[in-house]
Amino acid sequence: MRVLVKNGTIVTALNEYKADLLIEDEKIAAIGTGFTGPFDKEIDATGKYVLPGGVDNHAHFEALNTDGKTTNAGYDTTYVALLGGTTTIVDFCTNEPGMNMVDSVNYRLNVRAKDRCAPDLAIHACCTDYRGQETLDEVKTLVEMGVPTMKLFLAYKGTALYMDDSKLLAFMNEAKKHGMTMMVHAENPDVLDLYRNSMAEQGNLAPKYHYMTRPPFGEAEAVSRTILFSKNLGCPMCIVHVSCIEAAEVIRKARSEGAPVIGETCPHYLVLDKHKMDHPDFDIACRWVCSPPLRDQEDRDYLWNALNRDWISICGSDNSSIPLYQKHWGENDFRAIPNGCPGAGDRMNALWTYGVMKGKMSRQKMVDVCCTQPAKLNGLYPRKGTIDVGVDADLCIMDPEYKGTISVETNPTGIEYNVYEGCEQLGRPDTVLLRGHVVVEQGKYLGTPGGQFIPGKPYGLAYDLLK
Ligand code: DUC
Ligand code: ZN
Ligand code: ZN
Repeated sequence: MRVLVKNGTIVTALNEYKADLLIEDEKIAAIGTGFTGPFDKEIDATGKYVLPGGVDNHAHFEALNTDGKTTNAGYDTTYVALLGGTTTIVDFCTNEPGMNMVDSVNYRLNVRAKDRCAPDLAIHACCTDYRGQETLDEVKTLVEMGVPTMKLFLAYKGTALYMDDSKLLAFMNEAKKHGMTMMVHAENPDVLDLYRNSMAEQGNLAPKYHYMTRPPFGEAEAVSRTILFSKNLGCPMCIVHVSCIEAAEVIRKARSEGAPVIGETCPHYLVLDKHKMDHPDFDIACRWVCSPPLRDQEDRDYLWNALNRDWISICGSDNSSIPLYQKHWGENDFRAIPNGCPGAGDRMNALWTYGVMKGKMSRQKMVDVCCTQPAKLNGLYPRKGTIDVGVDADLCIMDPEYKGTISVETNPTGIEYNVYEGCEQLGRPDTVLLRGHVVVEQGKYLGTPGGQFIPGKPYGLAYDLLK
C-alpha cells in the first residue's frame, strides 16, 4: 500500500515545514517533494496541518470505576479517540478478580480489547490486588511484556484501588531496577474522607460538594510525599492528572532541583470550571464529577503556563466514560458518584481550540504535550509520537478552518454526554491515519477496529531526568 499525503504543513514538537509524506507498508517511507506514483491513495492536505497521531497517556476503557467494583464503558467506544486525532491510547489495566497483574494484562489484550480497540493500544499496569513479594516479582515480567509503567491510587481508601505508602515504596524500589516508571493518583485520602464525611453528615449531598471536599492541599500533600519518596529512593515518577496550582508548584520546584518527576494534566483542568457541578439538576451536574475535581480560572491559567514551560510535560485525557445510569448511583449522595469524565476524543480538539487557536500555545508545543512526550514516557517513541522516516504512519491532519459548537452528536464520547457540550470548537481532525490506513475522513470514522498492542520499552522519559 502506497499513500501520498501532499501539500500539507508538517508539525512536530521541534519544527514546522511544508513537505509531502510518502507512506509504504504502514510506515513513513520518505519526506520531501516530487514523489512519483502510482499511489493507492493521495490525500491533499492543502491549507491543513499534518500532526503526528496523538498518544493519550491516560485512558480508562472497560475500567474499574472508583467504587473499585463496577466497570465503565468498553473498548467499542475507543473509536472516539481516532475521531479526535489520537491514534494510540495508553490504557490502565487493573487486576481482574483473582488474577495477578500479568494475567490481567493478557486478559485485557486477548479478551476485553480483542478486535474491539480502534486505535493502537499500549498498557499501564495498575495494581489493585497487592500480595507482597509475588506481586513485586511481576514488575520484571511486565516490563518484558512491554508494560513499562504502573499507576497506583493513593486515594480511594476502603476500595480495591487504594494502595498505602508502604506498597508505593515497595513498588518504587522494584520498579527502578527494571526501568519501570511509576505513576500515582495523588490525593491524600484522609483529608478527603474527613471533609467528605463531615459535609455529608450535615446533609450536603449534591454533586457540588464533590469539589468542595477535595481541597487543593490534599492533592499537593500527596504530590509532595510522592516526590520525597522519589528523590530518596531514586525512582522516576509520573504524577498524573495534576489539577491545581498548589500541586503543580510542588512539581515545578522539585524539577528545578533535579527530581526525576514528570507531571501530566488533562484538558478538562485546562478548560472547564468547577461551577459546572453547581447545576441544580443532578442529571446535569453529575457529569463533571471527576478526581481531582475541576478547579478555578487561576488554576487553568497556571496549568497552561506550566505546559508551555515544561513544568508539566504531558496532557492526557483521563478518559473515563461513565454512562448516566452509573452516575445516578450517587443521586442521593455525591460520594457514590463514580469519578471521571469522557475525553479521549476531545483532548486534541481542546488543546487546539483553547491552546493553539486562542494563542496560548504553539502548534509545536501542542504536539509535544499530546504526542511526543507521552510517547517518550511510555517507551513508544519514536515509533509513535512524531513524524519521521521509518516511524508508524499515524497522522492527524488538522483542518484549521472548521468552526463548530461541541455536542455529543458532533463530538461523540461513546456515552450519552460530552462534558464540553456547548463549547466553541475551532479546527478539527479532518483526516486521521492509523499506520497508513485512513480511519477518519472529513471528520467521519470509517473503520472497523484495527488497533494493535504496541509494547513499550523501559527507561522512558522520566529516567532521562536521572542522568
Ligand atoms: N482517577 C483517574 O485517573 N481516573 C478516573 C478516576 C480517578 O480518580
Ligand atoms: Zn486517578
Ligand atoms: Zn485516570
